Amino acid sequence: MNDHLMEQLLSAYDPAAGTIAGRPRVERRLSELAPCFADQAAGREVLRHADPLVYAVSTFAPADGAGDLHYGLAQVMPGRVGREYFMTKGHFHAWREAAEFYFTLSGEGLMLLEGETGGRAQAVPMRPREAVYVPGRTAHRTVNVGPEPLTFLGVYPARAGYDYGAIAARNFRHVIVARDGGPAMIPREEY
Ligand code: PAN
Ligand code: ZN
Repeated sequence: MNDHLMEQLLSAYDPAAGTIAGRPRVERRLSELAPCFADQAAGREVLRHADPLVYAVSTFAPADGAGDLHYGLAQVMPGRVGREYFMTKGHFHAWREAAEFYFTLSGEGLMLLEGETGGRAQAVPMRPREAVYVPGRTAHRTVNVGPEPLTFLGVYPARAGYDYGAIAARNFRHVIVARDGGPAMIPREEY
């Protein structure tokens, strides 16, 4: 094992802050994510007053070999645009076969999964101390449906990469909305 890797075997997570000590953290605000939401007018209305933080991701990428793993610690804030809950951009992995292991630390969420043709979709519950397996060739978007920050780890092959473009071009075909007090998955055109 090389010296660089030997120094990075332990990482310190702060699930309350959504950070990994000493690792880079990226923040995504509504102004950047507005095209993801179904209700564009509601998004513009929020942005007239503020540009809220929707989520942040800290990453840990100790090595880039074919067999290596990277981690992301993400935190999606509570909030909504119209009836749609705050969520991540979502992506396919650039290396389409790459699967991912998600582990929820706190909060209450749904993982929206869609295949490459967008036909079959699924909303998998995310609860503290439960894991969700994201198969390869599946677009994944994380939605905070609760009143607290939703914090989770994602563990993926170092070579998975990100393809945001393929899903941004058509967006997810389904949206997660507040209905009768709880979250529901509906086709986008029914929003
Ligand atoms: C996660 C995601 C994280 C943020 O680490 O990157 O939840 O979502 P977006 O990347 O869609 O903005 C992951 O799935 N990595 O592969
Ligand atoms: Zn991923």
